[in-house]
Amino acid sequence: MNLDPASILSVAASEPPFESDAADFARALVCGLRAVPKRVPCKYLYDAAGSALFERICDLPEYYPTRTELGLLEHHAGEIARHIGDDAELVEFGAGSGVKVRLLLDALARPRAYVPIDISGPHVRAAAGRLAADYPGLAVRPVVADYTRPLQLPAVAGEARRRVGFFPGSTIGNFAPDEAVRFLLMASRVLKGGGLLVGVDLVKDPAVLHAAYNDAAGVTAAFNRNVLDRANRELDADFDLDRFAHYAFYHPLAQRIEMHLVSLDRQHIHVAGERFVFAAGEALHTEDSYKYTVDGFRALAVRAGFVPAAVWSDPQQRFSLHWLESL
Ligand code: AVJ
Repeated sequence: MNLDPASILSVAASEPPFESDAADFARALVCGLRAVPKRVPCKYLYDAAGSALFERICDLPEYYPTRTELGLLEHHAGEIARHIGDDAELVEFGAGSGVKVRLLLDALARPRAYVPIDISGPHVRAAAGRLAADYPGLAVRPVVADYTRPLQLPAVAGEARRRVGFFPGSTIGNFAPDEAVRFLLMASRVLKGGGLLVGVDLVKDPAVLHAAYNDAAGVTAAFNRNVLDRANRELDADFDLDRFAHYAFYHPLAQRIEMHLVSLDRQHIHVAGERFVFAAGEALHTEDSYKYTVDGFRALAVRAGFVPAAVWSDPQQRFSLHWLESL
């Protein structure tokens, strides 16, 4: 296995604030609870428990994005591989389970290197280890970094002809459009001479969107409430999970799902030694998930200097995969 610990780059480790530990969560939550309306950055939904719940969401009958994107990757792998080209270095923004990137690697001719970037060291090292074991010819070089911040990457692998980014899952939908442009500007800079393959959820019948974020089994509700449970575990908070309702809805003009936790009664909460009051009906905003039209997303990519070169979507127009070139 060609996973040399010395090659694991910790780009932002010395640079405060590296937002992954309890101190950063405490700071962000306290700041968000003082704000009006109350909010918490959605990245704190994804601790080990939250990530496990999200994996279960991906298998729900109502949650179409994961299986639709997998279908697109499977169905168009050959054509996607022709756009990416031979001897590419693949950079993944966020270390996934590996299922999606394997579809890509299997279709590519001589992929030379795989660079997963993730804020969680254990996560990215686990993903890298699994891949390195199964792809002997591939140089696997995990990077521990927050890709929402200015990013430095190791030099492109010697044998690689170009660097190509992979950002699946419509994770880009968690950014507000202006933040998405900022992310894409960073990406187009680090991917010059190559391109970006990005998965984007599409605007559609609000009833379909509503069901995807309000599943019958209540897994999304548990995923949402987990951020309170995490605060109880890590920050000595005293949220009573039964007194917060999962509330997710589609805002058609803003083209986004908003996810909230709504206080069922008037209550006082303590977090990291500070007291907060929730009025009955007051919300804590936990996540946005923006949806795009195909043309709307291409226009966003153009603002960031990309050249939209190809797009694939399913017959029902639920999800899209965009190939963007960075010249
Ligand atoms: C991981 C951001 C793509 O927005 O659909 C799923 C997260 N939240 N159900 C999404 C999520 C509630 C998911 N992303």
